[in-house]
Amino acid sequence: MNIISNIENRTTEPEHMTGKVAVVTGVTGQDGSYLSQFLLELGYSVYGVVRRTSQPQSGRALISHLLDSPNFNIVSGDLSDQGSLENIVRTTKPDEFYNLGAQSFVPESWISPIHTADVTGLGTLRCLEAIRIHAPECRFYQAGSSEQFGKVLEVPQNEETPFYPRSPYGCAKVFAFEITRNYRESHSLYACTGILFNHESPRRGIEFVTRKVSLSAARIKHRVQKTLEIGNVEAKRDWGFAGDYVQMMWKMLQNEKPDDYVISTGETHTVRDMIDVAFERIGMPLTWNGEGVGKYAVDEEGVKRVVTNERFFRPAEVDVLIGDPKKAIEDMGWKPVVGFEELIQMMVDSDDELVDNAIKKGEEVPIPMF
Ligand code: NAP
Ligand code: F7E
Repeated sequence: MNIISNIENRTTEPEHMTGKVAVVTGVTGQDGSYLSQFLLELGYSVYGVVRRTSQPQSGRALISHLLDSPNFNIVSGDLSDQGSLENIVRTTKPDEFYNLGAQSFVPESWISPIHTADVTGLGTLRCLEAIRIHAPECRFYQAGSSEQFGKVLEVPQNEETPFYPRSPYGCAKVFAFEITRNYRESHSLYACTGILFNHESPRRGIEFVTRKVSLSAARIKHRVQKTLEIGNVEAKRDWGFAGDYVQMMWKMLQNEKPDDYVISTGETHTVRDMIDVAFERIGMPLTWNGEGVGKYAVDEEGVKRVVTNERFFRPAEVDVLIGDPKKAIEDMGWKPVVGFEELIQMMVDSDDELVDNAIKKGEEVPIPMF
């Protein structure tokens, strides 16, 4: 691994010998970590864009396993800063650019809508401008989202379904989608968007519902938590495995022509179904009672293990998402490997180990708070 904090002062040319060069924004997140690992295995040189934080170590755990690779490089940059992105593209001259960086937590987008629009929306335009000016042959992937469909106008959702975003995050992603298409059509850039439905893994941030549930189930099993507080358990999502989904990001950039694709499993489940799978996995089957914000679930001894709390409901909900991945299946042979139950069980097992290790070492056990 090379840390290139001032790429202006680098004396050697970018490493092209081993294969292609890729820039990945959002490298410290769930998808960035899986994608970079995948690209390194393919022989790419990867430049992961990392922004400056006051605690440089925190949040970097997901790329610690990549740091030994000589083809993995960290470059400083921020999606809110045009100059930093231009500098990276001008000096690395990438073959491919994956824009995975974003303010990606939907509830936060009502709290910080301007920041979300800036990073998640305008950030995409800044990447496109950097590529248009400094490396127009570079292929560009934009991390689109099923949140673009929001209050869905069609079931299931495909590439032709009109957008109806329900949050500032969804609105920012619609802008990012449209500007990516516009740069493809106006400037002939190879630029495309993957409209990815929810994808999860043990590397998922602990504020997202699947990880909040898997971590809480593990904490309850180890008796460091009694009850899980949750929001709308009737919301439905099309959940897949992040490790499968990142491969489709790469495939989209290997096509003859740039195009946009829905990537999803084609199955949908409620948050309640997902909680049931997680608690079954820790040997604590649940029974549900009540309605709306009064809904709760008890274990076999009648102890309340899940309660709903209004705090976790959203100002505008996306009630049901289910994607139609037909185009990706036909054009790119898309086939998700990990199914819904296996995914949730994998996450619970991973958190079980995490909590167990933390307790044994006397370390702090992570607490899901959002
Ligand atoms: P994530 O775990 O939340 O990671 C987000 C990444 O963006 C982190 O590396 C974060 O860096 C980085 N970032 C945030 N603000 C930035 C800024 N101003 N400049 C540069 N980088 C910044 O997200 P994910 O789940 O991997 O998702 C990857 C992408 O796919 C995101 O664009 C997300 O919106 C989109 N998406 C995700 C899903 C899903 O289900 N996971 C579905 C559809 C679309 P720090 O570590 O410094 O915070
Ligand atoms: O919520 C409900 C919540 O936060 C899923 C991001 O990666 O996927 C993600 O966005 C559902 C919602 O993901 C809680 O109301 C109930 O209906 O895990 P989430 P998200 O909002 O779908 C899309 C595709 C992205 O693009 C985003 O970047 O679960 N829910 N109770 C809850 N959600 C949370 N977080 N916490 C709860 O307590």
